[in-house]
Amino acid sequence: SNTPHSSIALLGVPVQDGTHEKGCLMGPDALRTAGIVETLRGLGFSCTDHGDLSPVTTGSDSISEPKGKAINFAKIAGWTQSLSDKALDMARSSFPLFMGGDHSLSMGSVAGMARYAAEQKRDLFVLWLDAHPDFNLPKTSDSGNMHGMSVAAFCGLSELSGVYGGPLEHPVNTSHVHMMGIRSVDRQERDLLKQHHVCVNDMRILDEVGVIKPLQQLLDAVKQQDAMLHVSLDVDFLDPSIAPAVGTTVPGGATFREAHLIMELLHESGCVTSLDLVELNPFLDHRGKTAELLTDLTASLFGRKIFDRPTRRPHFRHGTD
Ligand code: Z70
Ligand code: MN
Ligand code: MN
Ligand code: MN
Repeated sequence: SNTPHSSIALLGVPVQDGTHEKGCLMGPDALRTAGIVETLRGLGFSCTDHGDLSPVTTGSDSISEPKGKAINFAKIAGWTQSLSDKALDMARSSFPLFMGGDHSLSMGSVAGMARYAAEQKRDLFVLWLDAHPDFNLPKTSDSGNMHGMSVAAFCGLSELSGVYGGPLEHPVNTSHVHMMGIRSVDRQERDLLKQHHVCVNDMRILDEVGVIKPLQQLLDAVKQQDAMLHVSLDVDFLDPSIAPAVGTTVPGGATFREAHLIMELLHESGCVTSLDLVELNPFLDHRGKTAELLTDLTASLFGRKIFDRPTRRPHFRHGTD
């Protein structure tokens, strides 16, 4: 197998305080219901489900709230600090797979993986598959939703260091963050991305050159530096027609075939060392199809080939929805 680990550790992170839309807390159980554990075992991996994470309660006096808008800041800090520790622990023995939960969970999962990478004296790259860059700060965010600030947080921007209880010891280098599928960017967020040299492959680029070339650039850089690679997959990276179960659908997303191709190329690279599946809102799904798609994409990331894919039950044939 091309995966560095033969054992996968799954963790549910039922956080939804990072978004205004309720329902993401059901994400981990929808993925379990879609058979994610059995699917990975079927591919020959040993798989441990660590259940759902609980946030630590951070005393509000120990949290320095930033100026601007950041809804549920103290709660997100509790999830983030709990998850960063758990991610580091899981990474020492397995490939960690984080099941969200809204995208604020990446503040903890990526920070934990960055700590692990530092232990290994390796660098960490992040592949951010999303309609949004999630690079807002409390002072630039219109919504105040913290799932729109994750990348800025784990890159160590000081306005968000309060979620870690202080300055981040192992921030991710902004030029090591590669984004794909971007098609909804806030005005001031755009300026921040430029200022910090984040590598943004927007939808225009995918339309023109496809997914292979930008992905290969990232994988070449990862291999050249013998770095680690965290993949963060937001459901809204995908087109809403194939993945309706997300609060923030944006038209013109990645197709079924593009998404599977990316996962297959990632598998072949052998570079991926951790994964987030986030923003799945089962309350908005149609007969489990988004949860099943995420499960199938995960299977492709772990080496399942097209000819090995199971035939899924047809969801729309009988006109029941
Ligand atoms: C917007 C904001 C966002 C995910 C929506 C949207 C952010 N830029 N992120 N859905 N995953 O509110 O900051
Ligand atoms: Mn939102
Ligand atoms: Mn996101
Ligand atoms: Mn998004």
